[in-house]
Amino acid sequence: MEQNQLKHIVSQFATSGTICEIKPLGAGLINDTYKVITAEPDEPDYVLQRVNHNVFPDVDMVMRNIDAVTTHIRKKLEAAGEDDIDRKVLHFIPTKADGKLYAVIDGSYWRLMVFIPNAITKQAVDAESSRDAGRAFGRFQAMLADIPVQLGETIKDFHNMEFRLQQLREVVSKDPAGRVHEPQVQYLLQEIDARAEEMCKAERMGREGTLPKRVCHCDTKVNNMMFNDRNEVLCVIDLDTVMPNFIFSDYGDFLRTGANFVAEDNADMSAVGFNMEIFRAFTEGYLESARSFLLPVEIENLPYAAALFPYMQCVRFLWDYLSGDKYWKCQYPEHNFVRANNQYHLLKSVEAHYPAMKAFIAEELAK
Ligand code: GN1
Ligand code: MG
Repeated sequence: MEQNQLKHIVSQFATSGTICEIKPLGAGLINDTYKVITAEPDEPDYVLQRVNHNVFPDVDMVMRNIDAVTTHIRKKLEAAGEDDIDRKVLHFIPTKADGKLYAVIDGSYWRLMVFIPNAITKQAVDAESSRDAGRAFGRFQAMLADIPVQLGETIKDFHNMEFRLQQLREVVSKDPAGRVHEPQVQYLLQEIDARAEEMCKAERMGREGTLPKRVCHCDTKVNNMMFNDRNEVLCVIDLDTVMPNFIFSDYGDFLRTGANFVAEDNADMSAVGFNMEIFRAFTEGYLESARSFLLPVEIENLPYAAALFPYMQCVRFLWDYLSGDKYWKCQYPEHNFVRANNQYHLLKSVEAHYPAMKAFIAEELAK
């Protein structure tokens, strides 16, 4: 996009300093991101983002959620007497016209936040950064445990297992891509069916009132955290999917991405597996900051959460394969099937580690 257009967009927001340059930042696949540089050394730089309106249909709700969450965390940090608060929680800039945290320009939704200086993100996880990640996501949930507003569901039924299975069953009955009768598809469908009831137990417990929804991040990958130059976590970022959910979302989705030995689309199924070293480090960090508010039923079901997310992602990838590859970008025709199969193999590895996971959690609780 042209500098002048971008400058015009930034001028809608109540910034300080003189904007001198705007350049692309990062490699996000969902939103478009730019760094906005100001001329004066003592004025902040900014991050400008166009929010993907197809993935997030209600941008107003997304920004109301983010406003509530960042305001609440900021208050907690102030009350705790923390320093350097502007690097520990995101700070969005309101528009000049109506004070909202986003501006609609030519049908696109834009927002602006303060750039956090001297901070980095990481792509890969070792045990050390997994322990930090566990602590940081646990602390994030803990700080939000008493948020006074009801947050909206920015993607409806995003992590609802019953809904994801229903989507799969619908596409199986219509078979729009003519792929349902492939033998390997039939095999995965049977394996999915065999576990369906067990995997929907969170939804049942939710209905029975024994399992609460809490404010969760819902996209807990390690690259959604900022670290300082001493390798300490500063804050959690990418807050678009923050919404009420079972805590299994944040715990399970981190392990799904962080504890698989290989990437989610690695086609060598013999290399897929669940890394117990990452599991132990992440669980230790998570329990350290979250056990003060977690209910026994939540802790007991952490191994279930570790299985639920590979299972759910297997269902979602298979659904997209059978739909004709409409949601995830594919580099070759079988790509979504390979992803689904990879997640199925990860699930089997998680299942094989159930006893060891339970034993580890019991030991941690006894400490
Ligand atoms: C999508 O775009 P990304 O990589 O952050 C998806 C996640 C899936 C993930 C699988 C909004 O996340 O739920 O786990 O792909 N996000 C959305 O690669 O659907
Ligand atoms: Mg993301």
